[in-house]
Amino acid sequence: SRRIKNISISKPIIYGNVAQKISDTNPLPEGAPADHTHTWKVFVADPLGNDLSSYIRKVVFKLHETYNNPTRSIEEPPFEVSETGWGEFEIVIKIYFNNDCGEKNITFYHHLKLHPYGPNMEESQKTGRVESILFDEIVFNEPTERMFRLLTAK
Ligand code: SLL
Repeated sequence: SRRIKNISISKPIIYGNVAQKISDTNPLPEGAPADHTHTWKVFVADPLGNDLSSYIRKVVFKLHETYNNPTRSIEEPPFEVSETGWGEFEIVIKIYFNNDCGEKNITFYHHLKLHPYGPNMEESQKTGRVESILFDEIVFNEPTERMFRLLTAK
């Protein structure tokens, strides 16, 4: 499909993780190794809750190789992976756009955060909840006509 000159469209996106320490109110899920200290979820989402699948085909999360099947391919929303663990590591997040739209995939790197430090540390130590979420914008320069339709679909 042809490209539309002199147009660029940007889409807001958030990605990151939330984690919760194992406790009486957040017990270790059945089957999880006994040395795991946290439940966590890594995700890619629209900050306003809109459906990303209008232009995103799949999101691949590459976990640490200590995990079974570390490459998790999520082909429909919600684009997220829930797991348990004990350690922090870098998660590679690859976003694939819809087929035939002329866009290459893009990669984000997210440091999985489990342990409280920084501005919300005290609150976080009380609740056992930690989050690390980033806002970004994906810019599509001179999108194809097809991609333009997907990006502007309501
Ligand atoms: C490191 N930061 O670089 C550490 C790695 C690995 C985390 C942390 C559990 C995996 C499992 C888990 O939390 N791995 O037991 O399945 O060496």
